Order: sequence, then C-alpha cells, then structure tokens
Amino acid sequence: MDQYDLRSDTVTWPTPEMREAMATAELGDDVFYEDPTLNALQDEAAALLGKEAGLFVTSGTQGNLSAALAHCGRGDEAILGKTAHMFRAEAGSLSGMGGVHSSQLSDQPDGQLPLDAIRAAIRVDDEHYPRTRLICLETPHADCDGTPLPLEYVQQVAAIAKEHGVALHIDGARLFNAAAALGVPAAELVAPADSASFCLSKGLCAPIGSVVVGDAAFIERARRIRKMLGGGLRQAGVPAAAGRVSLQRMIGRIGEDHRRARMLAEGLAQIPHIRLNLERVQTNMFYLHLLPSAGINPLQLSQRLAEDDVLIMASRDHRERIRLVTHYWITDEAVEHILAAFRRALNHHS
Ligand code: TLP
Repeated sequence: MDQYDLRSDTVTWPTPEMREAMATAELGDDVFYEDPTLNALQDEAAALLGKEAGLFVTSGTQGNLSAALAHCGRGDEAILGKTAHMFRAEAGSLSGMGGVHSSQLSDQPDGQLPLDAIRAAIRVDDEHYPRTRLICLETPHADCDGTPLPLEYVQQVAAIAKEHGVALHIDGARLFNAAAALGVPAAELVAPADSASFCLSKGLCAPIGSVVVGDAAFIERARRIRKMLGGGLRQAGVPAAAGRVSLQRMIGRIGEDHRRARMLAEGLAQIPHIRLNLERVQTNMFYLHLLPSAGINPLQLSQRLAEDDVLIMASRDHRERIRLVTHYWITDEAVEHILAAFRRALNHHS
C-alpha cells in the first residue's frame, strides 16, 4: 500500500497469493450450488467454527441481515446494543428491510449487554407485545474499543436465550481478532450461539465477502433471504478463492496486528495533546481523543497526517473520538512512520 491507512481494516488489499488464487479458481454457478471453490470455502468455514453449514455473503451487513431475518419474521423483536453495528451502522436494515422491531439496550464500555437487562427485555407472551426471537452480540465490539466478549459471558447470554427459546446471533465481523485476543479458539466463542457471521474482507484481507455459519436448516433459510437481498451470486468462486487464502494464511497472523496496535498506542500515548487509555487496547483497533491543548480538531489533524500519507477517519460519526485500526499492510516500519507523522502534525501547536 502506498499510504498508511488506519481508517479501517476493510481497506486491506488482497495479497499476491489471493490475486493468484482468484485468477486460477475453479468456478461454477453458485445459484445452482455448483461453484466448487465457493462450496469449499463454505465447508471450511463451517468446519473451522464447528457449525453444520456456512453461507458466503457479499458483506458483513448482508450476513447479519440474512441471519437476523432467518431467525425473525416481521413484527418479531431482536434485542441488541444501542451501539452494536447491526443497530447503529447497517442503515436501519433490520426494520427497514425486515420489519424486525429492535429492543435496544445500553452496551457497557466493554461491549457487554447486562445480563439482567437482557432478561428484563425478553417479552412475555401477550398480544400487545412483539415476540422476542433473537439476541445479538458483537465481538469484538467495534464501538467499544474493539473489546472481545469473554467466552463465559457469551455462554451466560446463550443460557438466557435457551431458557426463553430465543436465538443468539454473534456479529463476529472480526471474530478471529476476538479469538486471538482471548486465546480461545473461534469455534469455542461461537459454540454457544445459533449463528455467527465473520468478515473475510477486514483483517483477513480478502477483497470481498463474509460468511454466516449455523445449522443446515438455518443456513437454507438464510440463503433464501440472501437471494431476496440480491446476494445470490454466480461464479462466486472468484472472491471465495481469496477467502480460502484468508482462512489458511491470515488467521494465524492476526495477533501481529494486535501487537502493532499496542506499539502504536504506546507511542501515541507519549505524544502531548493525545489522550488514550492503553488498558483498552486489546485487539487491532483503539480510539484516542485530541485534547483542547492540541489547538486543532480531528479533521485538521487528519488533513495534516494525510500530507504524510497517513489516513485516519475523523468523521462526526465518531463523536470527536479518532479510531485507529491496524491490519496486514501496517508493518513495524509503518508504525514508526505513523508515529513520526503524528509528532509532526501535533508539533505545530505545542
Ligand atoms: N464496520 C466498518 C464500517 O461500517 C465502519 C468498519 O470500518 O469498522 N459488524 C461490525 C462489527 C463491523 O465493524 C462492520 C463494518 C460490519 C458488521 C459490516 O460489515 P460490511 O462493511 O462488510 O457490511
């Protein structure tokens, strides 16, 4: 990459091995279930996560929506966090596309929904109320400093869900980051859930795609929803070939991104005008605040950094927080360059 792009891990380009795999992939028509490369990816993802079946989808958003609508009908209710990506940043798709009512709980800073609040949100059977069908968790929680949910917590939520006959879906867009941070196999993290989705196109570097996993009957329902959403692809073995490289090569190295996020955070914490909490740096993303003493706002900082080829996202959306995300293309040398660029950008006013 010719720029140091910290806006997200979605910006990752496919590796040369992925490009080669895409160019030479064996192909078929997936609407006829005939793409061998795609079938292999779906089977490998399901096996890796200990579920019966997998479904390739075009994006994390399409995966979460396909899963949610495979669990819920119109007027049913899903319990989720106010800052969960599924509620906050998927264009209102749960209600807009699926007529699914949401019960929004306050996420704690560690991304957990309090167990009592979940219990209290599950509806009794009464014609006045929507039917509670689904609980959604997110791990790592992107809006909560990329914090992974401990396995025990996921198990406790699953126990509540089971007791009430409600499904549990995990938005694991960065599931393998959570697994690496916790030192727990990803399959164990999703074992308590009925379904989970993870993205190939974030830290795993593939250009396109996510996978939803669950039992075979659930995946058939999700496949039908995916079709409704325009996600029935044809020679999908092209992106799937890159996704297979993601599973084979990228999962094992993801801890490097966490190590570099920590290096970067430790370096930034030394720079005047920056406030960040090092204890919260657990995966490949963290947030920092610019202190008023900086004399510039995040947008101005982003403009100065861009002059040094460092890209950060300074949108209103992030409420003055600046999120930095490390990934495959951010090397140790890149971290040094980025720290120097921050020092230069903030020196103007110190
Ligand atoms: N998140 C993106 C943007 O939406 C901000 C990012 O850069 O972090 N779940 C979680 C937890 C996510 O962070 C994202 C993407 C998604 C789902 C949706 O994935 P896509 O973008 O593939 O639809």
